[in-house]
Amino acid sequence: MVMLPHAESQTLVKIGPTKSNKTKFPGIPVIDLSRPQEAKNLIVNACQDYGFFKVINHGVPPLLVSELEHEAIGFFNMTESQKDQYCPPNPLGYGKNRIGTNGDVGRVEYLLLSASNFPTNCNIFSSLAKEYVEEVRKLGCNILEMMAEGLKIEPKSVLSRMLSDDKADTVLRLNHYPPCLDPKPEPNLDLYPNHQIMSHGKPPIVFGEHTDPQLISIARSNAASGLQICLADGTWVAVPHDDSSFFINVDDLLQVMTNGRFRSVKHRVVADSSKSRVSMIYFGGSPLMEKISPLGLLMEPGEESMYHDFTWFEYKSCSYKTRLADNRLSLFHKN
Ligand code: GA4
Repeated sequence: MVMLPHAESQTLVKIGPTKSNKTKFPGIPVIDLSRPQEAKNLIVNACQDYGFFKVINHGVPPLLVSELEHEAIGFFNMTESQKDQYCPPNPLGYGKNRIGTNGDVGRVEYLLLSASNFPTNCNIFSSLAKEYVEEVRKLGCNILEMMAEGLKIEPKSVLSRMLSDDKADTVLRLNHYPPCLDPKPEPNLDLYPNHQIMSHGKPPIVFGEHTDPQLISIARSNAASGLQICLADGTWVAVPHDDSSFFINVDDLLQVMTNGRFRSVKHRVVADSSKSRVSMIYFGGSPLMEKISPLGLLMEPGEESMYHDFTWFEYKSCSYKTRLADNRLSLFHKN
């Protein structure tokens, strides 16, 4: 049963031992998009330091967000046999407990939809999801334009043009994580063979650590906790939930296009002990045939690309053959 959110405290929890040689984490950067002059530099700093930030005053209509969330909850509340009528995720469709096709598991059910091809047997999603994707795509373009301005590269559409292109490869993911009423790890190790998932005394990991292969991911969730990001020193920090904001991830392609200046952020989801988590994530990929390489204008004299050139199609095809936690960028790293 998908439950509706309750209010929860906004405290930031640092996970794992605090060692004195580790830098103090000041909290998730919050960027106010209604102040573009400040925002562009803050976005660049956040992408370099964490590959992750939160945006407020983002311009996506709250009603559209809550309507799509409502439809998502309605979908996940259907019976198992109704949901099983949707095609299994190959790679798009309805999936449960298995992530990708290479043996990864999670305690999650989800719908993966392509923006250019919403399922016709599900008319609730056909118009609402399209509208949502269009609004979030605009937000993504706005952020990528501010990013280009912050990086002082021209034209300012140098990154955003990939999301606004008609052939942009966009995926919308709707996730439902049931609450974990017993915060102690479950004894059933079959579903969670990776011992990391079942480490004692900690809430179980319900979607394992990974980076997103695309350019940028834009996530929104209800008021349930669970998302964690990994800092450069390897510390995991919990991201306090905020259902009125969007959370932005730097993805693999953006790390390549900035020749490693921006970090593709490793993230994961742990179970919330009290309520269902429903998240809606827009994954912004470029057109499939786009050649991905570092932006020339960002390179210092004599600087060489850290990566072999590839198209998004090549990178995506390779990514779908990997396991969730694999370092996909290392496959294209020179040396
Ligand atoms: C991670 C980002 C998106 O959720 C996703 C995921 C995809 C899937 O769930 O099918 C992948 C994962 C993601 C990267 C490696 C492969 C493919 C699962 C997996 C093990 C939809 C995507 O584009 O890549």
